[in-house]
Amino acid sequence: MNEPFLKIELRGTIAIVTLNRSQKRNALDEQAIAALDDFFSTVPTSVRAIVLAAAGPHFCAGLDLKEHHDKERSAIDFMRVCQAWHRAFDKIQHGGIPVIAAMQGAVVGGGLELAAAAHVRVADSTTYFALPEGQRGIFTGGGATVRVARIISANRMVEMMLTGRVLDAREGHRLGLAHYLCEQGQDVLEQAIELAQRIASNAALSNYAIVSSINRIADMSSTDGLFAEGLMAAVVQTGHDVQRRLGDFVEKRTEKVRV
Ligand code: 1HE
Repeated sequence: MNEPFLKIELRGTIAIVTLNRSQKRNALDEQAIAALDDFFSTVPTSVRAIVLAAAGPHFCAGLDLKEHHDKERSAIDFMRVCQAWHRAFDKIQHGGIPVIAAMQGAVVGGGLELAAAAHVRVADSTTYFALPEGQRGIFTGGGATVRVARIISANRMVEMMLTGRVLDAREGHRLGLAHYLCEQGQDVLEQAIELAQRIASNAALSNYAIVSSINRIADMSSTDGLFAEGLMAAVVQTGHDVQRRLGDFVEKRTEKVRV
């Protein structure tokens, strides 16, 4: 029997979810997308942050090109595949739990679409980014036109796809594809776990609001956005630990915000 595509480890309030098909560079076939959808639909309630990592030297080589080649999918078949990717990646982005991607090596095609659904992205120095769909005769179908274009701009994404440009870790970091770039010798997974722990110590309702409302509000008119923000703020401040957290500041029991 094949090993499951996702390896899941619970460490206190953190879940570490590892893409586990390194022999195929974590290429995403239909089963892999179903496994991601399944995990992100049923995250245990104790989990406050999720680290999305990948086994082997590469984060993810994108769409499983062999499966796509062998299946000779019709337009409708592939539309359905893309919709399955959209559903799964939407659950990552809008599931209400912060997701931190730990990236190394190739983050390409659908691999970049997957990483772009995470809220915080950490890269090591081997990481590189590309959208080689044009070279394969296909197009992005896992959300890049929405998520990657918003990170690097539609203008840059067009150029990147037309020329097949590969962005190294430093350039990807400069453009926002990675929020953090590990120093040489620093472990990307350890850094992602550290960030996950820091994030998990925020109020859970605040984190819920951050990851589920900001991207949605960006799609709204200003009037609707301000209304949604007010509603969200009103709900968040009813959290059970809000008084304690505010009291900690008022009574000078907590650290100040300093650089
Ligand atoms: C794969 C895939 C894959 C590797 N589908 N099997 N994505 C791409 O165009 C990227 C294609 N992959 C590569 O450019 C390279 O494989 C890598 C740079 C990622 C890694 O290179 P390397 O030298 O470490 O490994 P390798 O020898 O190329 O690959 C190891 C095995 O993984 C090999 O299989 P094997 O049976 O010969 O051992 C490869 O065939 C296999 N493999 N990548 C299937 N992608 C919803 S639309 C999304 C559209 C896209 O994602 S387009 C981008 C597709």
